[in-house]
Amino acid sequence: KSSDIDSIEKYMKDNYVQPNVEYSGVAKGKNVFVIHLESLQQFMIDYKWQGEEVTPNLNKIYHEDDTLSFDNFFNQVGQGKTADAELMLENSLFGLPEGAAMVTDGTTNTFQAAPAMLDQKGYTTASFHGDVPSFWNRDNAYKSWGYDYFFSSNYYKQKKSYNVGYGMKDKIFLKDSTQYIEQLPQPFYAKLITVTNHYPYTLDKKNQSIEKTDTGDKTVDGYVQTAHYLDQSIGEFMAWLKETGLDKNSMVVLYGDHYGISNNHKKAMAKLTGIKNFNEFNDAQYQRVPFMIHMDGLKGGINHTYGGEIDVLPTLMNLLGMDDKNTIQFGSDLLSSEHPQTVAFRNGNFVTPDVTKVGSNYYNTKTGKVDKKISTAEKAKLSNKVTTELSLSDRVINGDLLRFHKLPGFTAVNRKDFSYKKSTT
Ligand code: GP9
Ligand code: MN
Repeated sequence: KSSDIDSIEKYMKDNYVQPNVEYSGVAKGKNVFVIHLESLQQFMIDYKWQGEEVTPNLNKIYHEDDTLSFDNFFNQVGQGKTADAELMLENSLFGLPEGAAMVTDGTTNTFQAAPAMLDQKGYTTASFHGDVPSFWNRDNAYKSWGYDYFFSSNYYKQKKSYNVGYGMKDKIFLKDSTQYIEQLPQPFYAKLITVTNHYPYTLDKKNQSIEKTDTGDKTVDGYVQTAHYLDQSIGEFMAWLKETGLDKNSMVVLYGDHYGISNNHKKAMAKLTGIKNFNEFNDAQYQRVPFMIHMDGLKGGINHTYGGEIDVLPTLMNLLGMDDKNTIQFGSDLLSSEHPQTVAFRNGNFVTPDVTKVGSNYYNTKTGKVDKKISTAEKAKLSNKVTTELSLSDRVINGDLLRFHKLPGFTAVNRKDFSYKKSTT
């Protein structure tokens, strides 16, 4: 019922974080590219294999003066993996404890998502992905989120050799996307979802340009190879942006959606990272994924704030000069000095600059040792904050509560306004 939203609205008010005014509106009116780096973990940044950088193009962006880079940014996905990342990034709502909200609720729920909000500010919005439109129920969820366009596999020329592992090869996908990007009325918001760096990390011979690693773990050793290929595809795309001049009036956001190497491969991770007894604490630390915001003239640098995918939307809204005061969003501006640095994982574990909780163990984040000094009260306080946020977010989704929330200046999305069928003219 409509009063169910009241306690959520109150929680938002009580926990509102004032964004960093220094960055308010610095990207106002710019085109926005959100580039989804499939399964890319932060430790690949600046990583070298056999003396060679695995991700030289991303490293370059990472270290540029006009890139805001984050080195304590975590993925927070659950079973929904990519779908949870998409949900968090564009709604600042957590994925559900089980399943993927894009699938279970994407067709029917009311959302107040980034594409719809931007659309109502005069943006054209489009998502690009080389897979079938129904995967993760994107073709329905994107309507609920207000995407004007969804360019999925049938918009791309298909050839058998264009596919590898999980779908369309990133270089071909990004290159073929440019013909559509060129036609988007500006300003636009374009999300590009790569996929080649997806388990099981297979790549055709002619695209292999770095050796596999030698941990002996077959599911791990191809990872640097596909990561290297993904990186090259980003390099090519950035070069295209420069050629067209689009780099001058666009903000480019890059993020890794979730881990590539799961906690079933601790021995291999020990070899790749040089950490002897790679354990559950290390595994939590290696949930860091890249997050970078690149724009001409942006005051950048490597920011050490702890945060995660839930915080992306409030951060971007501030940069774009959009007021987030009355939104139902569980994250907050990463650039704000008041940003709370407790990063929740979907299972209730969490990381802060001081404490890392895994199961019933509380570790010192700096030393990796079980923290014996932390009081029971402190443990309960941190843990409660995390579970409260997760469960409130679940209530919003399970109860479809955004249909009761009035967001000033925002008109509810009508799914019927959208169709992603390719016209045959
Ligand atoms: C498929 C792709 C992969 O379309 O986005 O999703 P994932 O398996 O990473 O959740
Ligand atoms: Mn994914």
